[in-house]
Amino acid sequence: MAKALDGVRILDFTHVQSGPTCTQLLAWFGADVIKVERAGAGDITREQLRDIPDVDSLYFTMLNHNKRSVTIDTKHPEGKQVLEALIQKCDVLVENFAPGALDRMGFTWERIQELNPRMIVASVKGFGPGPYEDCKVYENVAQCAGGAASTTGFDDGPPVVTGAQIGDSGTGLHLALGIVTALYQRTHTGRGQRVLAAMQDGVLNLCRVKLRDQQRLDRTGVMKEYPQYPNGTFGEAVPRSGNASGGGQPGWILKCKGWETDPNAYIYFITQAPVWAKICNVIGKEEWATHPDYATAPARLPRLKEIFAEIERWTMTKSKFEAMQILNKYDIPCGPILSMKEIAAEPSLRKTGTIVEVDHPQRGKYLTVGNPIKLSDSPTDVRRSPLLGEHTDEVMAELGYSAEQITALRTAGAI
Ligand code: CAO
Repeated sequence: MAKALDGVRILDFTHVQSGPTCTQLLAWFGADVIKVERAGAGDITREQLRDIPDVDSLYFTMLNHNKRSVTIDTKHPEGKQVLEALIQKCDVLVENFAPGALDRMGFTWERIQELNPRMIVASVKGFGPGPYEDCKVYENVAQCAGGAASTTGFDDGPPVVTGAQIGDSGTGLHLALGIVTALYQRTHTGRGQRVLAAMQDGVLNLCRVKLRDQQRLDRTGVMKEYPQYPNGTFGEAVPRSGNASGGGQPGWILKCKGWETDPNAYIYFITQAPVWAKICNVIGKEEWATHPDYATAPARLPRLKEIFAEIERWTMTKSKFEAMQILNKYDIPCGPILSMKEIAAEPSLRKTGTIVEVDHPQRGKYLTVGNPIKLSDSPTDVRRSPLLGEHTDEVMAELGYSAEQITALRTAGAI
């Protein structure tokens, strides 16, 4: 079946996580993604966090599906020529090197434009222009600089980073959107352009509601849905709000049956206003449905701690799945705290292709997260990541190099 990005060729100069998540998505949508790696070593993640000696790590395999790998020494004069040929043949160059690395290699925007004016050059950097633009950045640095860490955690503890890779994978998503948008604009203008997704900007975009709250705090000095109200105190900046919901419907994480031994026996419970009477019925506090201290959402705000404690007395009598079943019957919004073990075994996620089992010639079968974005006319089939340089000869031949030329370039150390 045809794919949405059939015919689009990507020169994938990415490494580690942020860039590879972007190009993996483009590959799943049908683009031909040619990953250029350093001869002999390759993407550093191939050897990071290995669980099997001398075999590409899960870190690498789970970020580089459906790509081809070629090894080129792009600092070698003849290697540079191969890269130039690739630039002429591809539609998009994606990179996430440290600031200035591409320029130092001799591939400035101007040079790339000379070679291929239709080329879209897409970059992940830690920061946009400004005081930190030259800094190297990893995931948690971006979470801290983008406002996520200062607003995550509990009031009485230090800033906390989240397990969701919002700096790396989040920025990869932003970059992918920028790339397909630039490809669309090119259909009208015929011109390439530069696409920049800075990790700080991507994290901040995902923390938009916290900048909303900063301005509410500046104006009123208090935010009534935060756990600091009414007993705690607010400072000048948006505080960490524990497990409070970021929206207008108060929520909290509550213990379920088995919490004493199971670290994930919890449920997220939202006291959504339209179903308040049903919540009161379920937990056996019918009188709260009409009592003036509890009947309305504003009346409940100063009493959230007491209210959630009462609801928890009920959730502690049920497993998280039993509680889900009962609450869903009444349309009460809630969600079980699922462990990675539970998610990995979830049949519905296997069925939709969100979790996929992949076979790899060196490591055997492993699980990965498939394409989370489903297109009805462009289904994703997840194929294993390439071995280092697996497609060098194939891609070189497509660029017009003869077998003799390929051998000579290999002998010279250019590929
Ligand atoms: N042939 C020859 N040289 C190559 C090459 C190839 N095929 N591929 C890369 N190189 C060279 C680069 O040109 C660069 O050389 P110079 O330092 O001489 O310019 C060098 O390899 C290293 O690149 P780097 O500086 O990007 O790599 P690093 O490991 O030192 O830094 C990282 C890694 C992630 C901190 C940095 O790339 C970065 O800040 N990237 C932007 C932000 C980003 O994406 N961060 C998220 C990473 S995921 O957690």
